[in-house]
Amino acid sequence: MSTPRWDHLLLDATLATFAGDRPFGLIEAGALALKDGRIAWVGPACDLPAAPDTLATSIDRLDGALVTPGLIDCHTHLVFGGDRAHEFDLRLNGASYEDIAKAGGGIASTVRATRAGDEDALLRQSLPRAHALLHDGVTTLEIKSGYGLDLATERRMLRVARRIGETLGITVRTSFLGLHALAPEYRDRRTDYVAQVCEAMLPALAAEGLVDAVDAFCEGIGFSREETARVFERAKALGLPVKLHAEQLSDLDGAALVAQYRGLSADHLEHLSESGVRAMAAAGTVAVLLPGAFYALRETRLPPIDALRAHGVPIAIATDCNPGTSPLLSLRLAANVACMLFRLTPEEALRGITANAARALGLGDRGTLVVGQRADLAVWHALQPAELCYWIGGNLLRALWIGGAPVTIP
Ligand code: DI6
Ligand code: FE
Repeated sequence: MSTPRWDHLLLDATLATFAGDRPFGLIEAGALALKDGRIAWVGPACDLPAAPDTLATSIDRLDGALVTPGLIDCHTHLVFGGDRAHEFDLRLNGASYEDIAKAGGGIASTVRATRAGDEDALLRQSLPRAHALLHDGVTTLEIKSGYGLDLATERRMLRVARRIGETLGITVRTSFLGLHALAPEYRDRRTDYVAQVCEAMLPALAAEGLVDAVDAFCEGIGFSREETARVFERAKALGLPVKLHAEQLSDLDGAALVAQYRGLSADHLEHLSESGVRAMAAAGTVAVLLPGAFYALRETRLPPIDALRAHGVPIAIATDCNPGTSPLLSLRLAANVACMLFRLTPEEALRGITANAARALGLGDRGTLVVGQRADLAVWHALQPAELCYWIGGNLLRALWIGGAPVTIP
């Protein structure tokens, strides 16, 4: 008997490959082979080169179950201390966001709680959130700093992000978000804070290998275009890619700025202008839409979806998981909300949490089911792709493979 050439073969699968021209890149009655942690073969089972039993060491017959790439959440702030559920309660009892901020709540309270905990405490609090996303099929996750606003705490957040990746066996990409809010110690010294972020914090954390990309909150209540450009210049000098929270609450032309730096993504974008869309299209910058924040803030102004489509800007969807404006722990639910509130098609929403999310992280080795890609796969209690964003919540995950190995989901 000849030696099987593949480690594992999935048979009788409905494959949403997100490659090729067909909707969802769909292959029915499909087969997918894994070898050495990569996808070794993919196509209709009838095209397999020999009888399946002779081809692989082990075989799974899936009875038509849907298989997608492992999902990719390309924008989260899921490492933080404490929570803000009490503020949610206060708001629903009539307090305004401003009242809460004046009373020391809001982002400042998360900064205090994040500074208060050591690394283990922060990991203990944050890990369940990453675990919830994993349970929903997420195998690659971006995590930002930005609730420390001092070197020691920003470092701690990024180290916890790395430890989440190691603990769960998933890929974690880190973004340094020093320009998220003004650190309280710098209340009347904005310029000094921006200098501290650019000249001290970013170079130190980058030298420690803790930074995969650099982000900023470019907004009236955040940082100006000029301040953002300073941190982007520093990132460029360090050879790090940039991305931006842009046009969430107002139009500061941040998307055009990040496009000018050939940034990976511009995120939020409810107030994005036509010229911003054009700049993103020209630079290949991905539009990351965050329906969780739109929903939780009860926003009414939609991102310019038609213009993004018309100019061929790739659209990704993420949870924006954070304690203030998007306490969202399901990427599939984010895709559902994107369909319902942004009117994305299921195919757009699902490309947004796979192929285009990979692109938003600059990762060329995942997000599609194509030979040579990492074997990060999700198998679903579903028979067709649209189900993933049709069901509102629930647990549809049937099996998960990371780097070619099956993951036990407790
Ligand atoms: N945009 C937001 O909406 C959040 N951060 C950001 O950059 C707010 C984060 C928080 O309130 O904790
Ligand atoms: Fe965010």
